[in-house]
Amino acid sequence: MIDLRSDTVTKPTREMRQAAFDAPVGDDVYNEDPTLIELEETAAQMLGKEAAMFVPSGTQGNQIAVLTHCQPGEEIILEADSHIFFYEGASISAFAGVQPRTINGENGTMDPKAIEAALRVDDIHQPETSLICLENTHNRAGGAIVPLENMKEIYQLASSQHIPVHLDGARIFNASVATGISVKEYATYTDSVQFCLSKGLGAPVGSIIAGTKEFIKKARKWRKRLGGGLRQAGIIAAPGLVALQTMVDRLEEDHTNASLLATGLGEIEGLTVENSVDTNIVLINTEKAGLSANAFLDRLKEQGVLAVPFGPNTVRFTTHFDVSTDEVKTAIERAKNCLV
Ligand code: TLP
Repeated sequence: MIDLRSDTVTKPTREMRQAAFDAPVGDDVYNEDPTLIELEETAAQMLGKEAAMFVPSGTQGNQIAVLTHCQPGEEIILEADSHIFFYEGASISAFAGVQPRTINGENGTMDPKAIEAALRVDDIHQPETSLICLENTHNRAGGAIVPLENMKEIYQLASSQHIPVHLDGARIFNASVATGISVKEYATYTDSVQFCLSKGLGAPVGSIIAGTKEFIKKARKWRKRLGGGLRQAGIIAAPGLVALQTMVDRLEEDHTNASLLATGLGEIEGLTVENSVDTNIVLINTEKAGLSANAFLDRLKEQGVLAVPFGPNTVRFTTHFDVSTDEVKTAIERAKNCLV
């Protein structure tokens, strides 16, 4: 099987497994796990934030950020196709008790004017706008890069209204490698950031959230409340450190493979590429082939290729370090067999 369902399917490298084996550990609830502390300090430094905290998943990281920034009854602004709105089981409502206000973006990028128009005013009828969430790269927009300039404009607007900005940067390292803009620079225009160690960076578990010391102190309490107080977590933090030290620059290969995949699939009669393929995600439309996404996926699976449905006629392919260039070429050949 050539598994292009997600970059979450990557298996830890030998070095990660060895690092987990060798990691010095302690009880993190007592703040005594040296490996976890090293990972958090490394991540905070890379992002240029005062502090960082390891969390088991990106979803938990995003939810802790919302819980920390907001109070029940408030409103948060986020892109209509964002992961937090689309894929997190309405947790922002279930846990934080906030109301989402969605903005339709273009390729995942929200127009600051649309955000400005959506800000609430001081009126007894209205909730307070208490957070703006950005996503970079934007998953459902096909790994699209949100321009730094746009983040800056939104951050300046938000700061002028004393509204914090949270970045769901699950794949911010992909944006950084593709543009040459450091993650620190992206993080400048945010109050908090979540990024995933377990996607393209290849670690088996975990995400980081980062912000001010005060933010992380409150966030640590939320993680504990959610049952996420960790014990000898150096075992899972060690592969995360290896990911940050060794797996960032190679994301470029995933981007090159995604371009190759998009070109190859786009040349197949009946398939069209929907996105600009900025990073490691390719969205393919199957409508002209007279196939639903699921019918195409069934045929692909029979041929030994896995991808995921992203709409009635849209299929998402994600490249990652467990799929080589040769396997991408084979996947294209197998896709051709689906349409004969
Ligand atoms: N995305 C997964 C699925 O949940 C869709 C994937 O296969 O792409 N933010 C963004 C932008 C994400 O893409 C994801 C995961 C998350 C947050 C959540 O991370 P996890 O899966 O660690 O909870």
